Amino acid sequence: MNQASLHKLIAQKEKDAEKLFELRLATNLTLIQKQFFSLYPEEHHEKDFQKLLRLLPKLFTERPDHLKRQDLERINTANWYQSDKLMGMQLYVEHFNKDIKGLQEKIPYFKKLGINFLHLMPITTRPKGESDGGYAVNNYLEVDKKYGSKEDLLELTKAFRKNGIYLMLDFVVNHTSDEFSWAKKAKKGDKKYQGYYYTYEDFAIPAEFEKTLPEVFPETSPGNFTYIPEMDKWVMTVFNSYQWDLNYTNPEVFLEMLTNLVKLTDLGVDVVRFDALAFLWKKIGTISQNLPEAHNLISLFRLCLQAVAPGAILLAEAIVAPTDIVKYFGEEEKRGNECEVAYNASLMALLWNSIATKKTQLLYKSLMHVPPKPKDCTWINYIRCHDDIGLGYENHLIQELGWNPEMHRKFLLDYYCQRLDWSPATGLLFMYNPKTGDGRITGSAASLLGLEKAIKTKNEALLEESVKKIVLLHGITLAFGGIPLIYAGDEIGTLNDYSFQNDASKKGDSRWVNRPMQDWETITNLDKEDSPQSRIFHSLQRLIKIRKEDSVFADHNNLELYHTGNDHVFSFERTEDKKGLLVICNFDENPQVIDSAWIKKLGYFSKGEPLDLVSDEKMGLNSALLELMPYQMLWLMKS
Ligand code: OTU
Repeated sequence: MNQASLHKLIAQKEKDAEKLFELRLATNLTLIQKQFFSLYPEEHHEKDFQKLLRLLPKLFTERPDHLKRQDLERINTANWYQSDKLMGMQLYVEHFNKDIKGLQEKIPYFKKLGINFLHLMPITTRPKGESDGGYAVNNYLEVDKKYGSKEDLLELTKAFRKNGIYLMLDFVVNHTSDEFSWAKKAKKGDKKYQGYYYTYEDFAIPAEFEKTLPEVFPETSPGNFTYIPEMDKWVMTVFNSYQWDLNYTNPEVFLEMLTNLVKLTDLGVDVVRFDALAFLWKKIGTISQNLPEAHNLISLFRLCLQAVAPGAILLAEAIVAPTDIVKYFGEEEKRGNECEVAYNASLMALLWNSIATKKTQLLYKSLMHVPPKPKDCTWINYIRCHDDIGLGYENHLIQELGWNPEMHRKFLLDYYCQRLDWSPATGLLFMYNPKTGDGRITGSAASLLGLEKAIKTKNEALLEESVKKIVLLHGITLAFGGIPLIYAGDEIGTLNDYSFQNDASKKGDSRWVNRPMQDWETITNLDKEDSPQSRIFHSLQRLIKIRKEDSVFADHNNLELYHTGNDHVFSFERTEDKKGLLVICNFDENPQVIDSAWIKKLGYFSKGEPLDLVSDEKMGLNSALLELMPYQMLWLMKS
């Protein structure tokens, strides 16, 4: 092909892409308009809406061509995020291998373990001292020097695409740091930018808010407002005092943040993690979480992004009550209009409850209570992340079990935070609020599951048990349907890192205990020695491989819970056409027995003994009973 016809072809392709953009915009326009005017009433904001209409084509034009092509490919194929082939890992770049370049060098490690989806913790510029691990944002797009340059990031996303690795980055949509350019101008008295935040001359309105607003970080950042002497005003700071809440009642804020969002996806980000999105709208007299306006705003972001960059998807970081989480997938009648993916925080918290109580009733009760998710949406299944573990269970369900919710939560805090001699867990308490008795838990998976104590006390039996628990919990996230996400280091049983206690900018925040450095020395020896670390790694590596070999693991909205009649056991089935995978887990330290007639009834023996993928052994069933070893997990395949 000669130059001239090549140019013609490219020009034609660009025209086609533009037509498709216009079509997408036309499809979403009625809804965009509806959501926009629901937040910013038409009689005052017609002009702002016109601004949005001019902004969208501009953002589309600026989107890189290779991403436009990828967008079209993704629209025309099945939802990649529901695939059985996905396996995620979350990490701090500086705790993993120094910087972005260092991370890129470790692609072979990801391949070895089977990781092909990465959530990197914030890498953009932030204040020097405390910055909430980068969740206090100085700029949404500028890479912080300590991680490298923008070029390094573009190199990385290119290398990821070449290796089939998806990238998730945060969009800290609820707040900026107090050093963000808008905050700086606000401090200097610029009225326009004071209006980008919730700023008040005196404490009258803040006092009204405080009547019903809970506290997110009561120990280190009590209250929800901070006095800023430079501007002689109060500003809303729901999280830390240096994180200023953005005022989305101002449409300018929405328009600027939409631009930041699209630009972030233009860097090659596949999944945007909408941080703390439950907090996006504030209203006096409410807890200012999960408000209908927050949903409208998220939907507005989504509908616009879908028109401009349809290949990028959103993850809801809503660590809220189970029935509230599913709402971030979108409303019943227009499902999928908000986020495609959400953290399965309910499953996460419930698994920790089951480990501590060695029982599964609350797990069943709560999961059955959660409304079904939309079929085009999926979960991120994880056992812990970089944050704390909150005890977000529904009180009435705890009560139904005959337990007292307050006493039960106190027991869990005691169990995990070293207040019970017999407990194997070595976690720390996070943000204990004596006013309410609420508290959360921090710790690495291995430390919370007993490995730290086992190693310190040289207790072989405890060590065995803890390795099994680590594999069990991760195994459930691999089989449950959705994207499994492992925290870097947990794959080799990394213990708590107490060094944060010596760092002035970190010591008030015990979440740092569960953000350890990646231990490359241990990783070098994984294949050479038989250590608990290598056993955990090889077990998980194997399970990940198994997951990718059968599409029954993909999220086809095919999950069924089964009661086994034994309160220590958890069982669920995944099906796809005639195929079936039956997962059975024992949460007890003793062997447990279940009746097996129902397994036969489900058809698992119709072609002889089923294979247990975990042990790679056929499961003999001579008696009417099935015995499960302590913390054993079965993955039975229906042939
Ligand atoms: C998120 O978490 C991030 O994951 C945290 O690392 C940040 O500190 C925070 O936002 C502020 O940017 O309070 O303890 O769902 O649980 O959004 C974690 C509500 C947090 C919160 C969650 C928040």
